[in-house]
Amino acid sequence: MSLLWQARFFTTVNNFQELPKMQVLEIAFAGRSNAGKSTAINLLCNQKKLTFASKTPGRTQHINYFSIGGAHVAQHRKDEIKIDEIRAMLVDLPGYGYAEVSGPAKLHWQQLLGDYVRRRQQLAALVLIVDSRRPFTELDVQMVEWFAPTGKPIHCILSKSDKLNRNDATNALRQARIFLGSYVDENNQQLPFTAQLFSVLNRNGLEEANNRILKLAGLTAITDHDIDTDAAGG
Ligand SMILES: Nc1nc2c(ncn2[C@@H]2O[C@H](COP(=O)(O)OP(=O)(O)O)[C@@H](O)[C@H]2O)c(=O)[nH]1
Ligand SMILES: [Mg+2]
Repeated sequence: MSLLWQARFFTTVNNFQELPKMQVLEIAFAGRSNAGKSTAINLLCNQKKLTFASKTPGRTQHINYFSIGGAHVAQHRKDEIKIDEIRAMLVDLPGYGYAEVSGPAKLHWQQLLGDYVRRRQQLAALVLIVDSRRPFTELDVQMVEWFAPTGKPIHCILSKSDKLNRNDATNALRQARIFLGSYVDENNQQLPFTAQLFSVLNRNGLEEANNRILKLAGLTAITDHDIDTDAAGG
């Protein structure tokens, strides 16, 4: 069992000003629409319908929050004790590159997305979902460029690896690491950018992604079972 399995829908946000005020670390999931973001979040959280809200018409361009810990607490219920129990937030960002969104709506979410990744203090790391067959489109690069100046980690999940043969998958991973490795800070030090292969179909990379996300969120990968064993052993 992973702590991520505790994820519960928390709130939907459509403006920077509406973002939760609480000081809890956030891990945000970004990616082109159809990259496999919702499916990946659902698998990581072991819930079939967690990201259902992200598919509700009118909400697809919103930021959806899922809390880890303090289950079933809604933001607008003033239940401070439960709110205190929230240990981290998973944040489902609007998918980008969706052709049918245009005009003012497109501008609005681009701005919201850009503001969020560049300015959100609580944001600890970005999990970037990229289709392993179509790595780093223009908009993915845009996302990396927005986030790189913050110096915070990006973990790139190359999704749908089951669609590639072993050779092509290895190649996709190598190329992704080369691309991400080309980003450096002002001291010419590589930024903390990592990548892995992932498939919802055959669960390739599930454990790696889980452990990585828990670590980025400041939650350890220790299970209840491990804690019990340690206590007994001590
Ligand atoms: N073969 C395969 N298909 C996947 C995988 N992950 C997602 N998909 C499919 O890709 C499509 C888009 O997935 P979805 O999670 O809705 O993408 P989102 O728009 O990024 O949230 C769906 O039809 C999924 O079933 C995967 O690992 N392997
Ligand atoms: Mg989705």
